[in-house]
Amino acid sequence: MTYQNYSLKQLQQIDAAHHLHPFTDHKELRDAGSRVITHANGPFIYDSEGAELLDGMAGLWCVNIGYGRDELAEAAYAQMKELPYYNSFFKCSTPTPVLLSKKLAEIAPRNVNQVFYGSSGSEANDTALRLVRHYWALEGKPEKNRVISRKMAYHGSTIAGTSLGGMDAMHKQLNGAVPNIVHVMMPYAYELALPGESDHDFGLRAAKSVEDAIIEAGADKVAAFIGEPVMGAGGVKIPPASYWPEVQRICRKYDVLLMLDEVITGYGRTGEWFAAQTFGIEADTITTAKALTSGYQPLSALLVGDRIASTLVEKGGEFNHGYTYSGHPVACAVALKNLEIIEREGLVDRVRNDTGPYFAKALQERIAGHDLVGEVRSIGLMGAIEIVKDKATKERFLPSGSAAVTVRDHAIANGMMLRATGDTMILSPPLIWTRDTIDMACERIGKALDLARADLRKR
Ligand code: PXG
Repeated sequence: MTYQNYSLKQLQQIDAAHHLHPFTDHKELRDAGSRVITHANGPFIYDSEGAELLDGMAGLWCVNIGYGRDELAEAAYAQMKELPYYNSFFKCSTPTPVLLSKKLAEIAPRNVNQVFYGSSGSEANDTALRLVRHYWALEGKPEKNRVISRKMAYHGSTIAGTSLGGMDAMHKQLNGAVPNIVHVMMPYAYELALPGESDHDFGLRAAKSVEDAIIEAGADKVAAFIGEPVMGAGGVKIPPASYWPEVQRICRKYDVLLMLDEVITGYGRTGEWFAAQTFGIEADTITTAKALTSGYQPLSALLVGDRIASTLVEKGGEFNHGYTYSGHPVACAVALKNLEIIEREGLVDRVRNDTGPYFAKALQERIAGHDLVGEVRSIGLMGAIEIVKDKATKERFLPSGSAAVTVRDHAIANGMMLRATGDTMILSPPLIWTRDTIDMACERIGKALDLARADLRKR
């Protein structure tokens, strides 16, 4: 590639002239110019001006084994030379998706043994929605087609993903969502728990909203409930321990399928291969993508539970759904190598036993006390920092979301890539972070908070 022949200014001008970005105000982008990331290594990313940033977001919740892994490049190269592409339609297969499916069945919860591939989490959720509705139709209940989701959920950006998701701003631009999807409250105790309500009771109350929605529609009309085990893009909202077992109990009681969206939580993020295992629940579909390849190739895997799979096989006939790149041989080769590395380096155990608990303690001891911080929370290597004007009343700075952006900008200027969503700072670093990396992150975040406080108090 010859981008080195271009100055930053030129790249920014061409970017503005020709490249429409995801979730971006293009006028703002033109005025500010994009930050151009040119290379990366281990836990660090580098921009075109040579600035080194500790990547607190693992790219976008995906680069779990960190950057600069030659083994993944070599796996892709070898596969491209041998067989860059062949489809898996028309009773054909290629070896790498076959072997990857076997591996995924091994690491997935016990009731999950089949995999359907796509290239993104959004595609996988589209597949999941089709599959659960198709399942009920095959079972002779086509009217059991409603899906219950949650406000602030993020399930991708296709029409199905947006419809399943609960982001108001996205729905506003949709002008016609997929019908029969309803959204109930999210399990976000920091803002939604009643005064004096324990976490446990709040978790049960949030789960009860699922039951209420089932009763309102009638159980014979409800196909499934979908949720991210920990809401990611919505602000790392970690439900109380009481929530998921109760949601599972409710789903079973009314014979409603349980769909977990583990696009962010899958592949070690919470200290188990899947958050279903962390929360001790079983699901009928588990959507995964992102860290399946650590982001080195676009690939999603919808993990399908035995209940749906056996109906599909026994009663289904042809399932009229699939993508050109379903089971892409190169992406699957990279995924296999990625999972091998995660296993070889013991990254999942390390998150569960060492870095996860250390990360939680570091956030509590070094960040939570700051007077801009209303709450810190984390699970595995996934964390959130709530930015507030007043710790006691939880009052936020106005305009909404602006304070977190101020913190983020100072963090970036101090070598720390963080994401701000609403008034929440988010961390979802590569699983290769060590205690030292966590220390470095806390120091940089602490500094950013101090600088932001000075700015915000001036306003
Ligand atoms: N489900 C979940 C839970 C996700 O987090 C998707 C589905 C869609 O995946 P694809 O591969 O189609 O993007 C996601 C994606 C953010 C952000 O701002 C989060 C995602 C994507 C883009 C931005 O935090 N998550």
